[in-house]
Amino acid sequence: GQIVHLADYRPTDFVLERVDLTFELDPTNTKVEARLIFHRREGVDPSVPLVLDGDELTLSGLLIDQSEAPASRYDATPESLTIRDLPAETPFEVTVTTFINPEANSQLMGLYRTSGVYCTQCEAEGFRRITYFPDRPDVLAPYTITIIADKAANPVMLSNGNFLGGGDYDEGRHFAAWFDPHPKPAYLFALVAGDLGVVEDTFTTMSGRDVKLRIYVEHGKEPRAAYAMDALKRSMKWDEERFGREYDLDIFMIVAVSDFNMGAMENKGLNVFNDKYVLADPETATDQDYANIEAIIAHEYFHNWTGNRITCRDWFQLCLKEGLTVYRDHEFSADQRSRAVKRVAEVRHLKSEQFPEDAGPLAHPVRPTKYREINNFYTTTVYEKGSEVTRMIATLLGSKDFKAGMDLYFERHDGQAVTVEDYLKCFEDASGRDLEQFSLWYHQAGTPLVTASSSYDQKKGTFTLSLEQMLPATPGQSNKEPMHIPLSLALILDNGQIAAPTAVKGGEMTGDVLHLTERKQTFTFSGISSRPVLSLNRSFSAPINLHFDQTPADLAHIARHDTDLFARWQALTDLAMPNLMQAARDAREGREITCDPALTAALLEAAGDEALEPAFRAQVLTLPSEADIARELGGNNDPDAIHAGRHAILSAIAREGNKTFLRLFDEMKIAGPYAPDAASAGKRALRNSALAYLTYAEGTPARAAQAFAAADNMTDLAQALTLLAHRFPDSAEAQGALDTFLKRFDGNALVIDKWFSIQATIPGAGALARVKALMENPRFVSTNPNRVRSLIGTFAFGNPTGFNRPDGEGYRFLAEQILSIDPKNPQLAARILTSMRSWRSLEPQRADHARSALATIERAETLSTDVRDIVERMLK
Ligand code: HT7
Ligand code: ZN
Repeated sequence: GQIVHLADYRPTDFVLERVDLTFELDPTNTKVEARLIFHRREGVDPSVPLVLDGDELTLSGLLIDQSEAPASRYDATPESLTIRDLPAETPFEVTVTTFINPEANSQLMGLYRTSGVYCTQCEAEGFRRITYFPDRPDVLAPYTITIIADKAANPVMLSNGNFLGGGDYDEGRHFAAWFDPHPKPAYLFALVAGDLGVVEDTFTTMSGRDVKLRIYVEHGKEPRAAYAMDALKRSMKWDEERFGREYDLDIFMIVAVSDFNMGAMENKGLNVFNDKYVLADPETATDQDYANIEAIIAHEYFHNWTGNRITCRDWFQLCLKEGLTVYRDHEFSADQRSRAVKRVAEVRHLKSEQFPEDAGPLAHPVRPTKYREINNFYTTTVYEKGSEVTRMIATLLGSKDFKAGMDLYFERHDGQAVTVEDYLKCFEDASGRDLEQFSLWYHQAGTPLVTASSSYDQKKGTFTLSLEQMLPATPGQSNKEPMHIPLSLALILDNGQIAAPTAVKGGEMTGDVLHLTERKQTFTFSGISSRPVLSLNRSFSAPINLHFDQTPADLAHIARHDTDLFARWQALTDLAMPNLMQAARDAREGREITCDPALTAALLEAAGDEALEPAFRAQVLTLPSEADIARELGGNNDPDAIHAGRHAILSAIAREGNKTFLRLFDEMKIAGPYAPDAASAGKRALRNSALAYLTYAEGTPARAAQAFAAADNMTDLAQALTLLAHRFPDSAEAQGALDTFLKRFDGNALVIDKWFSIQATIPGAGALARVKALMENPRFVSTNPNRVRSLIGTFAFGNPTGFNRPDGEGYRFLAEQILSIDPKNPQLAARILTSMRSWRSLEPQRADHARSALATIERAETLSTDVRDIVERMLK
């Protein structure tokens, strides 16, 4: 676990020209022969050795230019292979042979087996678990792959690139050869072999080439891959239309596997997916599942250009591919669905995941400068804040210059491994705008706090806006420079019209975007005929916290009139938040809880507004979560009080809005068969939201039980089950529904995961005992990441009252689980452990329990680098 520093980056001494790999697959003893052709980089001294990376490897053969290397010329350890006295004449060839055990690979990094299928995961540093190799993203080469395996057990044998040919081999084995002409780093290598079913289609690219599309799934699951295939074709088309990007091989393949550490992996021409993000049908997948599949299929496909054709020079540049690709998949979903609803969902996610990371012990810049374990930097900061940074570039430059910058990036850097600086330079060159100050978004961690105050001068017809920005200290960064913050704004007049100022003084404004660049800055808008209501940070143009004291009347005005739908949602949230915070305080002090009638009125007005799409109205009715309220409260938090306060507010709204909810529950009913399109999903969301409020008001499980019985799709069924289990956990109705659900879907692991998650998130102190009991259920498989995440992960991340029991039992349970998962799968253990990242904002008693649970982990004798890195940063 050495710390790696960005400042230490050096290019390699040797250039890799070609890679030839031969795999003789065997479940426990796979032979890997790697022929690597290198030449020495100009100016490098011939005495400099070649050092290759390894991870738990043993060398079983080494040839240099086809002759066996004497032991004096190399040193091999599990972590590296150092070769000396290399031929002075370059290029030269190194042939490395290793034997590996895929069956015993429980980390799911490198070559492993999942349900009898061979599969690889090489990002970030998994390739070095297959063979000794210069395993870094700036080493790019074309690959030829030969796979040899038992024919009966492995009729399908896949790798990157185009299929070269295959045929029978010896002893019931066969072989297949693949060639990927596009130079790539090892992290994009993939191999899959096994007995799989396939769904096939074709896509004709914009230049008229036919590309074969194949999705491989377990036999019998082929029909459940239809939606993924449809999403893939839409992604390919969209990337051509929106970004001018065409696919570049004869075939594009996706393989769905059931044991996978993350969502999916963008290996060149051969994406490997967690089957959760491929398989869907109306009976087993929710609307959210469909939306996730669409987004992740798109994300991995988009990596073909942003990540694969243009890759990262080193892992510090991870946001270069991840932030940009998230931005691209967000834009895709916005175009396929409703832009405003998508933006609301993105911002909700950003605030609930990234903001706490940025405000806690794990905060780091979008482009970090050091890491101890790269696997721990696949974070929401790199991904989601990284995406927001690209979104801000688009906002600052405007769509024409942004497009010119992207085009320049694709043209200038195709085939290269580049840096964030290279990326920014393309936008500077294309637009003529200096992005020096803007680049601080990559380097300074923490969420900026912008404080706003305003005044209106009737006589002069001027509106004055004073802004102040403050960036909180984060680990390793105490002094921060002011950032370039793009703030979209509107001045909304009494009549609901948006004012068009005759002049703006005090700084730059382009279109409706104000450029805040100084620590304190005052802007004056002239030609404003009456006192306007300011709508600020519309569309969430900058990922900031905003403090702006606005009256409920002003917020209601924005909620009614802004032309930016996101801002209307934001205003309603800003109206709700103080109520929820006060309710939490009142609950804690045992005071009576009241809900401002202005809030209820505004929410019900929007919920009942037929001019608004149902999906948006459903978002309005989804109040900030308990975690959102905790974040706003800031510290000394009592999750039980937050839960009780929120519950009281929801109940008040439910009582007040009874008529509206009854009407919506009726009107939003969809006749006819299920379709996963966004409009239908929106109606279901609004109807289910109404159902939740009705259940709150009625206080009995009857209506939810009816909905459960009547549901003809998984969205409605899971929603009804959640209501029953969460609101009436001890009722016969809830128990009956849980049993029915289990019986109906037994054998479908992805649906049983929902059954685990719903029970893991039942509020209250009883949750822990339930989770422990469920872990004894034979359907819970402790080595499968989806099972572990759906039960243990969901409990820790998604059950504030259950996990944060005042007696600390939740934390001690988590510590035990981390220590038991870690030896098998450190990546999974480290990720689940991050659920405790906000422990310092708990009230002292809980915080003490949390600290000692973390200390127990820290004291453990053997810890992976992954878990050690997280636990030490959390305790620092
Ligand atoms: N680029 C991938 C990130 C990744 C990953 C995926 C699966 C298993 C382990 C992994 N480590 C890193 C996924 C993506 O962002 O598209
Ligand atoms: Zn990605």
